[in-house]
Amino acid sequence: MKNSSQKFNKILNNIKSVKIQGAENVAKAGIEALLLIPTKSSAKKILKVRPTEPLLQNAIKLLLKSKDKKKSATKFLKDLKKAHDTITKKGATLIKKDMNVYTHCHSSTVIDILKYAKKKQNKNFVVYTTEVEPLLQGRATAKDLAKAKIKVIIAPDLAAEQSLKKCDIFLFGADAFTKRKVANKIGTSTLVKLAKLYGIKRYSCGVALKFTKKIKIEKRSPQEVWQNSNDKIEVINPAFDITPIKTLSGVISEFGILPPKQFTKKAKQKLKYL
Ligand code: RUB
Repeated sequence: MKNSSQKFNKILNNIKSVKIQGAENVAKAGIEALLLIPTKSSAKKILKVRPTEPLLQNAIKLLLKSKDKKKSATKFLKDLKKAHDTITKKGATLIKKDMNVYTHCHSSTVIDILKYAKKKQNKNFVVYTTEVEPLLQGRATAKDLAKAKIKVIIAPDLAAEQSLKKCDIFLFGADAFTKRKVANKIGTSTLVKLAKLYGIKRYSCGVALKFTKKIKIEKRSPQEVWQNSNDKIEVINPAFDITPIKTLSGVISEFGILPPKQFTKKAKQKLKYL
């Protein structure tokens, strides 16, 4: 049986290596880690591994304040599940029979919306995505959707425009929301611009507890892009980008499907109670 410190380090390594990924999964793993070693210094270590994750930050902040951390964690996770399930059902109403849906990266929120539309509402539709370099999280999405018997078509990253223009709707997750911005996997902002150009509806899907005042963009290791690159070449690896929230058709959250401005107003309010 591993001791708490070994288990704690294993969770952090899994987050760091993106074995555990997606804002909600990262937050859940962070909570698990903090319950193993519930100190301020372990909270600091947890927050350092994924700096672009307000859901994780809000969860850790809440637990640090709490006298009964286990009880608070259980409540937080229960509320998170409730919000996630609401998004699943609301989001699925946007999926219509024979639609082409575009998605990007690997968002548990978007995947659950699509699975709900297929399994519970018996809708047939096609999902387009790309591989999503450097860690190929798009392939993970394709595998999850294929397992749920949803037709999925995957292309290399630079074929995104060709696929996107065949679609009726673009659904993507969120790592962070602010009053004016949404952060998500690198490439999202370009895809939103393209979707707007082609008149395709675009929605970010995520719980309001991803709201924050300021977004810090994580820079990941260049090794993920090119393992043994020539040292005369600078390799950069920005993990996320920023999309102006007003360029979206709406945000799908536990508040329903709302215009961006209405969503941010409500999310800001919710955060006050943390
Ligand atoms: C994943 C990503 C997801 C969001 C939302 O990036 O951009 O869209 O995290 O995920 P990474 P979820 O793989 O770098 O974590 O909907 O599961 O919270």
